[in-house]
Amino acid sequence: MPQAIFHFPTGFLWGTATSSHQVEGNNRNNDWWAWEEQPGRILNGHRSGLACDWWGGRWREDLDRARETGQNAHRLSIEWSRVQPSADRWDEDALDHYRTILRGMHERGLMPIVNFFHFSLPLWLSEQGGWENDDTPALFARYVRKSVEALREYTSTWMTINEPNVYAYEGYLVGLFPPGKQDLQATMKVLYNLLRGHAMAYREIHNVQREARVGLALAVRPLRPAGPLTFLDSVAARLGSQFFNDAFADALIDGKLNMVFKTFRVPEAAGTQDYVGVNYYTMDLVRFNLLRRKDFFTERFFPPGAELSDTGFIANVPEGMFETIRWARKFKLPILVTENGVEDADDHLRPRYLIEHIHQVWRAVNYNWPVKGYFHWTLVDNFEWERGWTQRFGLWGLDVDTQQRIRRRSVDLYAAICRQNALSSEMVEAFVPALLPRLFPG
Ligand code: IFM
Repeated sequence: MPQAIFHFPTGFLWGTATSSHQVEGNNRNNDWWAWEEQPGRILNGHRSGLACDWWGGRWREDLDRARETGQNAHRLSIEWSRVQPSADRWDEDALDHYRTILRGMHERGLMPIVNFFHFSLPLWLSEQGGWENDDTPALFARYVRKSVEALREYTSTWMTINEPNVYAYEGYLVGLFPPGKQDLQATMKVLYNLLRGHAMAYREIHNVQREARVGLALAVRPLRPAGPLTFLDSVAARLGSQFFNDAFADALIDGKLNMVFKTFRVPEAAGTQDYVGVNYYTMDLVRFNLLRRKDFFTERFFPPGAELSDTGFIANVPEGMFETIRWARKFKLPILVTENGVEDADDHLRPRYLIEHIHQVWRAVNYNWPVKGYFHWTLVDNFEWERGWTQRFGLWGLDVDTQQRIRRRSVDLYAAICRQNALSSEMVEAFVPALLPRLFPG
């Protein structure tokens, strides 16, 4: 009998999240495949290759794993370049393949959430300017409509776009994603078109399926002033947050995309969310620094003393999860944590990270904030974009050469949480006893 239990509400969704290019393999007809072929683009020259071989059928065994370990939902994306391999052709077989996967989810008791755009563009579309092209939002809405018509039998929960802010900044400001630009104007243009695309897709989905629940996954990275009483640090944190976290999100409320340097009016975007999806991994402190002109006079760093992930990509700052959920309340909509996780090949940090972050979700639930589910990133190690296979986010590990799955200890911890719909002192004692006195004092 556990000493104490933190319960979650009945019907809470527990799952994992994946994306097409990162798990399917052989996605040769998109801009990421082409990008991976260019020398120097991906760390260590890694390639997505077979990825987790989901297109080859291994989705079955991985979703068996999800079911067997107590999950009741799964978030995946469909690959635009498969559904519409060229501008004038739909691939009905690809849609059939997705139907089979979605049916497979139902057979396993996993509620599907289907996302339409997760960083990868069909080659034909990237060749005509991708999201910089003003025609792309309408093309996106067509592709979404076609897919919803084909898949509507299997879900009514959809997601238009994953992390529009990350996509625009990495591809157009920092240059680490295709097309590798470093151009502020292009970044703003892309965000503007993503917003238009989202709004058009939102309406198309509802036209096809009235009962649909449509949202997107917003990457939220809380920024705190390094010196809370330092005026310039506070301004820098505020502006940084406006640019990264709030601009796109607030436009979903009021139709104004306020990018600090410029405001775009997109009135049709107002009110185009039925739930809000937030992806939280970590947070930063921000310091004003006159020498950092290229970085808009700011310097960002992790809170000193925070535990870091294998490659230093993520600092374990669980309070940021609570802050993120608090931030999401402004939409006055149901909230889903659509991604959260840590890269940790030998699983020394993940159990602690999982417990501490899920504890923060529980705290939010206990303020009666409307959090409806949690999706861990991710089920099995997958291809981590410009970081290739150097980062291992899976509950299960993957041997990329043999496609063997390796069960990490966190599988059992997450399974216990999902099965009991709760976090208990017994679980904490079994997996990270050092956390007991803090989480379960007395
Ligand atoms: O792998 C990515 C995912 O595609 C988007 N959110 C962050 C994850 C971890 O880097």
